[in-house]
Amino acid sequence: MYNRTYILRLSYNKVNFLSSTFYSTQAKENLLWKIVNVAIIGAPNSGKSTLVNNIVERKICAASNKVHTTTKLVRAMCIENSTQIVFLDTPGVVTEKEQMKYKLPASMIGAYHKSLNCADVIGVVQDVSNYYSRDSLHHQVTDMLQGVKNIPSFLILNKIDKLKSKRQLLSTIKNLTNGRIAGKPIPGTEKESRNKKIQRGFANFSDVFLVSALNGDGVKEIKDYLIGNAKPASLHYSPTDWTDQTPESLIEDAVRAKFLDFLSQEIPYSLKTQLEYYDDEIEDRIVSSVAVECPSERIAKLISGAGGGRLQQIKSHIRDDLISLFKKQVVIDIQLKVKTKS
Ligand SMILES: Nc1nc2c(ncn2[C@@H]2O[C@H](COP(=O)(O)OP(=O)(O)OP(=O)(O)O)[C@@H](O)[C@H]2O)c(=O)[nH]1
Ligand SMILES: *[C@@H]1O[C@H](CO)[C@@H](O)[C@H](O)[C@H]1NC(C)=O
Ligand SMILES: *[C@@H]1O[C@H](CO)[C@@H](O)[C@H](O)[C@H]1NC(C)=O
Ligand SMILES: *[C@@H]1O[C@H](CO)[C@@H](O)[C@H](O)[C@H]1NC(C)=O
Ligand SMILES: [Mg+2]
Repeated sequence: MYNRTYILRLSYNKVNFLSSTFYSTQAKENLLWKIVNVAIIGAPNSGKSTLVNNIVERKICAASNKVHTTTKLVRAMCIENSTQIVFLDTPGVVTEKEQMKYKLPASMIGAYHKSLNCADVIGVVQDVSNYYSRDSLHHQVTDMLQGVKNIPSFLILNKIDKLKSKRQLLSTIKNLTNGRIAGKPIPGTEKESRNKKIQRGFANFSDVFLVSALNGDGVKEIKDYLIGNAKPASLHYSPTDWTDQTPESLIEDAVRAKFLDFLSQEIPYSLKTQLEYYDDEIEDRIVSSVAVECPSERIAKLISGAGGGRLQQIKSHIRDDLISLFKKQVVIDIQLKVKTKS
């Protein structure tokens, strides 16, 4: 009989083994490494997870075109020269009402305080293609920044690829920074900020970046900025580690994200994904199976599509994402199950 826990634990032992050999080497060579811990925060759907994935060059953080794709703190690491960048991807800010509506885990509320306190620097992602929200920071984001004033933060204006004209960007930057970057007024805003007319933003960002997390424009500049902010320290994660998540959770979240992408309205939020089989001991591939619990037969049929065509399509996208996550071949089976009434 197959035993899931056992197989998962086997792969952890390998990682732990690597880490312990590594730590002893490092102790001898005494702090050759630099580290920077970066918390990425922002409104739902602003592109936080996509940005982290682009920088670490692996689809670690589940991303989708719907809000509240990320529901827990996820670390993603990469090494550049002798610097380890440890990203903390966070759920989009959420109210209690939204948490109920989208059936989100209770742990999402308050996840931030934990995350922000261990950050060396905080990156705030803002979607500047959203006409309605681009000119002010989410009030929960400003509150959080006010709460950790001593930690440097930087602003990332994302999705610039969607803008037809870049003309609006300067006034957006002024709005989001209250006319001040790194303690200095942006030229031409002295009067406006003195009038205190613009108070939609945060006045102590150390830098502003314009990027497209989707196509990678401007992302290198963020990476260089982070490397420049790294401090010598002993590594908490081994240089070969790339996430703090279990394979189980990575696969379940990747599956959930693709259902969010492909299904409409609230339907995908009502699905529960659970890894039922996972094996990475076979040659160079991962073999896995995920059960997706649907609230009703009707929804299961809708997801399957005519002749199961829609499910096949979703499955092939999930497989592509998992390949760019694990960087090896992946065999995945998706089983729809209908929730039994009890
Ligand atoms: N055009 C464009 N789309 C982007 C860009 N960055 C992210 N997106 C898209 O925006 C959507 C949301 O991206 P996510 O990375 O899931 O956003 P998030 O901030 O992590 O969202 P939550 O976890 O739900 O808070 C996805 O469909 C992305 O493909 C970008 O630079 N340009
Ligand atoms: C890493 O080091 C190489 C060689 O010293 C250098 O060319 C490169 O620019 C460095 N990368 C970064 C991101 O600093
Ligand atoms: C502005 O941010 C820096 C860190 O980047 C911090 O040391 C300083 O105290 C902050 N200033 C204010 C007024 O909050
Ligand atoms: C700030 O936002 C408002 C509306 O959201 C916009 O009219 C204005 O041009 C923006 N820029 C400044 C500098 O106020
Ligand atoms: Mg996310």
